[in-house]
Amino acid sequence: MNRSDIIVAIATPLGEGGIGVVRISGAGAIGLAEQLFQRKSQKPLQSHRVYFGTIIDPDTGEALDRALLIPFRASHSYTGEDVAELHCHGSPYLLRRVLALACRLGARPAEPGEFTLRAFLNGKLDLAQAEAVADLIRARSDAQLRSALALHEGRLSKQVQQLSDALLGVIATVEAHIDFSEEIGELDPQTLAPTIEGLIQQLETLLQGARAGRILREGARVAIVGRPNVGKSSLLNALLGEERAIVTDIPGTTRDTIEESFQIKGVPIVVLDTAGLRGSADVVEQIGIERARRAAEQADVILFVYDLSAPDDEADRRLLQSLPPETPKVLVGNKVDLCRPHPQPLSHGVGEGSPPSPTPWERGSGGEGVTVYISALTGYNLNALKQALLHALQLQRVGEETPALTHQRHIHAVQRAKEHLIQALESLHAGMPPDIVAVDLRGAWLALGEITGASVGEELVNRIFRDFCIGK
Ligand SMILES: Nc1nc2c(ncn2[C@@H]2O[C@H](COP(=O)(O)OP(=O)(O)OP(=O)(O)O)[C@@H](O)[C@H]2O)c(=O)[nH]1
Ligand SMILES: [Mg+2]
Repeated sequence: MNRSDIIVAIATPLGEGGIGVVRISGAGAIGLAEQLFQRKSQKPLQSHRVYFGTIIDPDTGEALDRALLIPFRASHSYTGEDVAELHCHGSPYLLRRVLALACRLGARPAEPGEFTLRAFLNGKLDLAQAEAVADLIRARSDAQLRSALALHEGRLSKQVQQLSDALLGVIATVEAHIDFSEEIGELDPQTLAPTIEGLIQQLETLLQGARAGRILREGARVAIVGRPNVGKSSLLNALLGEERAIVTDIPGTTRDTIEESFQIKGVPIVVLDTAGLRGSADVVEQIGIERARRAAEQADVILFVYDLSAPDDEADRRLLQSLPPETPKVLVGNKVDLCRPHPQPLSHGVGEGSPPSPTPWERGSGGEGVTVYISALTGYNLNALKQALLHALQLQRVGEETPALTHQRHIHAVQRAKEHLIQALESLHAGMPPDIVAVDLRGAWLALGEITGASVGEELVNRIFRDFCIGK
């Protein structure tokens, strides 16, 4: 596709409206617009001024509309090229006629996102900012609007640029050791490692903010998991404050995963009640168990429920070990109302009281998560559980500020950059030759460059802009 063509598109949605805008961009765009726009004065057009006149078919002299023309001269325009905007009345038929006129005078219809693509190619925006344009147009909530605007203002781009620059400094040092090792000696891990560690830390902070941002936008996914009949559905109902899930004393009551939303102190939570996990011959129950496992894998936090009144330490321990190790967990000892004596405070538990002795597997589970003893039936200690759940989400370090990382594409790039830096650090400590270290440092730099577009292939760029609408 020729990028020096004059392009034209209807920039407003197709449908009747107060006004409709036809946008023309490219060298000669303003001259082209003047051919189909008649105005009283013959003074030359000035950039960023609004002119009133009549749109005419230059071949026949036929008047089509009374309209406004706004010229933007390169490079002070959206695309960085000459741009003319014709603000007509919002008639789809009329706008299509104006579009056809512009094409007859030498413009061609723009592809989706081509105006913004040109802005990117002309250095008016980087890739992340261009993506923010699409976000802004698609935003459906205040939170989305805020993060789109922050991205568009270049908040992420600036951070990425700083990281890339710092990284470039490290790369230069390492490469000097490849080329001039005789003169400057061996690569010293002691001097380089702290810089790389600092960069890894900054990337990690970005990723944490992204996670918190997603949770605040979409809700934290919390899976209630445990053996059959331990009171998972009862807990769901207690958290929601309504009888949502069926509760019976028959093990295997819940077959399908149930998903509901509520809030704890303004944090949106999507809670999933799942089928009790056990070996079952029942086909439907097996599918339910499969879904329960998937819910556990995708969860931000797992509430692992077990029954204090009918303990099966071995089975609970095995089940707990089979859950994703990385996911934070809250161990929920349920049916505390059936335990005597009660309540009795225990140091390692959270909440008002705890039963006499923790189960052996729980005692040994140290890092696996905090334990809360509750009664889903009476509601005892439910607030302590909610508190523990919020704590497990680790949102404390994130303020009200909109996170910089919101796009999946950007998150993946930061993750890859981080992995490369960790690898580079390992190679450095292992005393690998500088060219090996340099490979991963460059990998990290390229990954970061994909965010702003400093290092992207044409194909990725085209893919990103294909998702745009026509006229943007
Ligand atoms: N006493 C007492 N009974 C409870 C408590 N929580 C649940 N139960 C009872 O335990 C039985 C099982 O509860 P459910 O909530 O259906 O258990 P579940 O884990 O969802 O069971 P499945 O769906 O079969 O896996 C029911 O009879 C509940 O009334 C509790 O805190 N105290
Ligand atoms: Mg159930």
